[in-house]
Amino acid sequence: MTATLASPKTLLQRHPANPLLAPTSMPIPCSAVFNSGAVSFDGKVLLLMRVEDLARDNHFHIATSEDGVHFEVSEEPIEYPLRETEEKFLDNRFDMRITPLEGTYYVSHASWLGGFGCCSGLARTDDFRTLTAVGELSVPSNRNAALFPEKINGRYARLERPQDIDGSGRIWVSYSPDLIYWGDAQPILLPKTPWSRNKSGPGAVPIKTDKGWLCIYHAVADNCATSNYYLGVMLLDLDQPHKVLAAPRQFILQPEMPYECMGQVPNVVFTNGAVVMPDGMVNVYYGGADTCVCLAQVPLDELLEFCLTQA
Ligand code: M1P
Repeated sequence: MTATLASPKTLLQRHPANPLLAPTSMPIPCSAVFNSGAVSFDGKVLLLMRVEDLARDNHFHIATSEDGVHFEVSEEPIEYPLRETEEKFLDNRFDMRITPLEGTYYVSHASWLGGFGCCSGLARTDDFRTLTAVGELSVPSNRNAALFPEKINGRYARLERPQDIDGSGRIWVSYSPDLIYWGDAQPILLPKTPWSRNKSGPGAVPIKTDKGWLCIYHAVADNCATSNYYLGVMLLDLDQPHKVLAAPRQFILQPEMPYECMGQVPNVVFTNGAVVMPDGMVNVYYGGADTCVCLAQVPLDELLEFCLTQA
């Protein structure tokens, strides 16, 4: 048998069509396309993708697909007027996460403000042509906000990553009566592992199951050459999501393919969108090396089983 560099078995299985989208397969000139929010919309999988143009400015483009693998890309970016603070200070928006909630779609994202750092923003849309801001940004430093798809005990809830005392960060949950004012925050305590030693953050929007909220997250381990990004999974209590019901020590995806290890940021697998397909497959859309859009899959029942048995 020929030895390969790939790990023998990770839970998430890469799709053979990877990378699904890359700068060379885009209908518009760009230097990178990655880190897509993902949702089921109008019977299709819809991605809201970060596209970096040839000046490395960010734009957000929609791509849609019947099968979740072959995507048609909109050549026009989605419109999203700037808030007052963004008009003055915005460097970049990034990492959009889409949450279907109360008959509409909310999009949470990071906004990097020059001189201040990273803040979380929220917008809404019904048609994915225009995003409308919901309130102002959070105070810095906060990012990776992922809104839960329903209220929990009468309040909106989100996962987020405020900055830790050492400049890194861990996952917290906070609540809001109105999607504007957030508080009552609590940390989510995950096991310490070598692959998550430097930081961790929310990934895809939480998936509701009868056993708890299934959350795919990312974590980072620095080494002497790079910061390596991994994906892990955890199960949170349905009523009190700061309570971790299960969190396997094993990662579920690590950077090992060329399209994950070579690009503008090497050794990165980063997700901000997953879709449960009609056949029960979880399609995890992830950015490879901050350069391309990739897909890895696992049946929902296997992901849940893994979570419950490997923790
Ligand atoms: O370059 C890797 C990732 O770095 C940041 O992620 P995080 O804040 O969680 O460390 C983000 O810029 C993300 O978009 C990027 O993929």
